Amino acid sequence: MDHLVSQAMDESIVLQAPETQREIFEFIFDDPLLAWSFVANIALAGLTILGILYLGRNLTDPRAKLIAVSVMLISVVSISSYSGLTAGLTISFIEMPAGHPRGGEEVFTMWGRYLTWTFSTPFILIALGLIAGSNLTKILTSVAFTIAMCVTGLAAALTTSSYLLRWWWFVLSTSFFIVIVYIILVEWTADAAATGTGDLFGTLKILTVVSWFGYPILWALGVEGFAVLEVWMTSWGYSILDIISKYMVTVLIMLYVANEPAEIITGAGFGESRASVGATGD
Ligand code: RET
Repeated sequence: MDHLVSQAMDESIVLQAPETQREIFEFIFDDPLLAWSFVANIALAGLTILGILYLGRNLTDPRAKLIAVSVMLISVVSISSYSGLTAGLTISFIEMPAGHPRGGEEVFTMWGRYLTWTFSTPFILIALGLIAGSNLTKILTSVAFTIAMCVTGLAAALTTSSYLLRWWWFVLSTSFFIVIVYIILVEWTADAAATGTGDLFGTLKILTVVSWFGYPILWALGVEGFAVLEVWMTSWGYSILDIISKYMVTVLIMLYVANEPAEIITGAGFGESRASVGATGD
């Protein structure tokens, strides 16, 4: 009896053995459209980093530099994120719970995307908040809520116990998203008008809000939600949204910041951690 039980357990272990990273890597490269959706973004993130270095080469103002560093970190996270996806490191086949359109099946889940958005989206919001001339409270609030949004989005993708709970995470994540949308559309729009950066912020706001809404829509339509879209379609969808929400926004910001306009600079002393530094000549 004991022997039978242990044999059954052995078999189930063998049957449920997760795919190796090598198998996932080969699965990705068997589907050129999927592989390209990753590789193209590695190239774009690399080019964007080089572009920022070039456009930012003459910056002297500490606040302008902070904006440049913030947008650079978006691409630094992105190039790492897409490298992880390409390697198969941050992708798993996850068994969907009963009730899901593909319940019981193992579904290709790019969970690394949700994980790394936790680190990239804060830098998008820091850059936008600084362009709008907003205050620390609003910037930190948006950062905290985007982290909450991404972590709960990750939970939605990784929950295998209950279909209902997957959507519950989705609802939580969406409610955090609404806070961010409010800050951008209401608070920062008013701040930008007062700062004198309303024109640029208006463009950035449209690109950001429209592209960010695309992410939950893709999640819901993709294999993780209602499974209406193929994996490669979802992946290209996210990759295209990333191009708008990260690289286009970055280029617009850098073209503006490169000239150090009066609206965004503060002069030496900004962000000093010692009040006396720079204040005296001795
Ligand atoms: C998820 C699913 C759960 C509900 C919501 C989502 C929103 C995701 C967003 C992601 C934005 C990502 C960006 C990445 C750039 O690096 C997690 C898909 C609301 C808005 C801009």
